[in-house]
Amino acid sequence: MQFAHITHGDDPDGLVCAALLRRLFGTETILANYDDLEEALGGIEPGYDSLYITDLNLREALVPQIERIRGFATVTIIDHHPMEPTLSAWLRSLGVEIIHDTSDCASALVYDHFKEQLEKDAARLAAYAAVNDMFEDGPIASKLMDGMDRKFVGHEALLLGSALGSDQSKPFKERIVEELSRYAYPHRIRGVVEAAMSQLEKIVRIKETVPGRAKILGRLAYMECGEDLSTGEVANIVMDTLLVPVGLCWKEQGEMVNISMRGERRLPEHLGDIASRLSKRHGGFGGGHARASGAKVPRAKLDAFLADLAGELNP
Ligand SMILES: [Mn+2]
Repeated sequence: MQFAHITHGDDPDGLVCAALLRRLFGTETILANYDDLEEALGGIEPGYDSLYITDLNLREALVPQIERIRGFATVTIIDHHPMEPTLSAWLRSLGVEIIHDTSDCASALVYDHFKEQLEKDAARLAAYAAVNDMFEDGPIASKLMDGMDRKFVGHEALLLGSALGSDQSKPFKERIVEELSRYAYPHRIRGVVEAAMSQLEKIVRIKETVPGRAKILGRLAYMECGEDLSTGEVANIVMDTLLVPVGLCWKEQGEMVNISMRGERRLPEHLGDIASRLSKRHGGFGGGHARASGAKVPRAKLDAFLADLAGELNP
């Protein structure tokens, strides 16, 4: 069997999925995100018998690619992002296997699905992902973590997450997948500790710019960030620094803007639903989790998007 695997390559959840599947099947990993997912799917050619897609939210526009791949390979999706029932029904009608649950991280779902074939150390990997995705309370993750030394596993997890915050280079991420697939402890993976420390320093430097650059509109605060920064990370820092319920950050990407939103722990609104609805209204696309979501809209629609969002958050 020739396995291919496309995973979300930007964060520990996606990389742990990659490590677990490599452990299981020796799978090659294609690290993707929403900008290059279509291209990644387009690269899956006959010769593969089986494709796994993990920690990535498919959209309707990608269904033709899935249909093409189904012509020669089985397709399995393991994900935790909210999914339209019409889309999952469509994919199932193409014979796609969908393992989907929004209450745990994708790695916990992968772990749970294959746990009979995995060693005990795999649970630790799933915990790293749960901590970084803030899904420690998920039914699978919380059960896994009940028996763990939470401080130890949490520290290793956050070293990993912080390191990826500062180094998104392909060789670094590939090294992490390979090492994790052999159950290496993150602090022992070359470069992780140094990258994690530089990430902490980077966060503090961003925090120091927030009061001067962010705008506060009631429960929302927002600012623009430079091309070199992650909008999700900065949205989180805006929320954290100004202690507002929702932090938002955007950056320009050609004719479009990439927007990320982050919400406080007990936020009553669902930011994924809001991102999906408002981005559609303004000619883009978006979605995500209750407290972490993203959207892409035309640059010219940014102000209208922000005004609508501020209106929803400040009734
Ligand atoms: Mn995830």
